Amino acid sequence: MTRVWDVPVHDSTRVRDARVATEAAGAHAGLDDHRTAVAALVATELATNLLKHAGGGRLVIHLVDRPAPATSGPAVQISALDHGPGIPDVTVALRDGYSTSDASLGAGLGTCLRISSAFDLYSSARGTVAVARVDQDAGRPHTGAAGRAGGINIPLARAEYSGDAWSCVRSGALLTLLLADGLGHGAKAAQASGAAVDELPRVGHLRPAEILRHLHTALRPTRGAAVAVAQLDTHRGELAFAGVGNTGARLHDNGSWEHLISHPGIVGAQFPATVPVRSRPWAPDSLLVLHSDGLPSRWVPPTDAELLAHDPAVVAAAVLRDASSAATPVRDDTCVAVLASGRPGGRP
Ligand SMILES: [Mn+2]
Repeated sequence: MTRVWDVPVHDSTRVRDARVATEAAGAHAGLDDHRTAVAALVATELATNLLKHAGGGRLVIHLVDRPAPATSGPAVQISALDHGPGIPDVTVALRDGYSTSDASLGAGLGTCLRISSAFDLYSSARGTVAVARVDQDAGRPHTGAAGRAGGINIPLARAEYSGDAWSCVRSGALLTLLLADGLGHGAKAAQASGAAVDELPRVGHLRPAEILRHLHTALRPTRGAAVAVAQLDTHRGELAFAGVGNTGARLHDNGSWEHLISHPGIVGAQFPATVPVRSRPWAPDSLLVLHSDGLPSRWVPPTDAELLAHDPAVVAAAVLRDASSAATPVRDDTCVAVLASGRPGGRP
């Protein structure tokens, strides 16, 4: 089940909330006191920046696993989203010790970059998205699924648990990204999507249609979920996609976006007789977005090639930020997961 701390940051009292939430996430992730303090410092800096430079924003904190069969524990992922004016010169802002204000209490973005296990930031005229991951193993960079998969997950109405979940596993040459949307929302929806995530490491060697069939069995005790499975064969350079139920999938290839269609049904409740699998060639600049129906179906995929080259978690957060607005608030849990080619996560 995906526990999420969704902290709106619109005044200075919320900086403390962001720190407290991050400390709680650190405890959930099993980080020691030092690494928890590192995560809390990063969250404090990002929250302070939201206030100082963007007129407020939102901090979303949840845990992300290294791709199975990893042995190390999860990381605390801190995503900062804003609609501010953007950072004029990101390279300068990321320089260690740089601060825009003499009175700054913040550590500076350069410090975030240095002390996080992974850190990446994308800024444009539409605002800034920053994502930091802090895990226990300070010596090894945490780049999600080797920099290839990342996501963001926001429960409806700041609930503790999201009914959506995403995960990524590796099995030999196969890298499999899963997104599950438990029926409805709340704890029972979180149980259903959590069961899909728990089962994934046992079935990552299978093809997408077989994976979905196994998930159907695993999810029978739950209320069921819509599930999308995208599997990249890294040797053959081919993507296979299959989905059952209402989730969205868009593939970016060669400068354009293609909709990959799921099949009607409910994994764990009403499984279709056949599950169509879509196969597409996967190029070095290919990128796949999976999302739950919390994202409006008419969302417009990003066209900025610079964004698409960022950490997949940054791409996911930017997609989520730009798809929802005050005029069209989300009506459900919202999860976005991104699979990208093997670029390193974070900045050099
Ligand atoms: Mn849902």
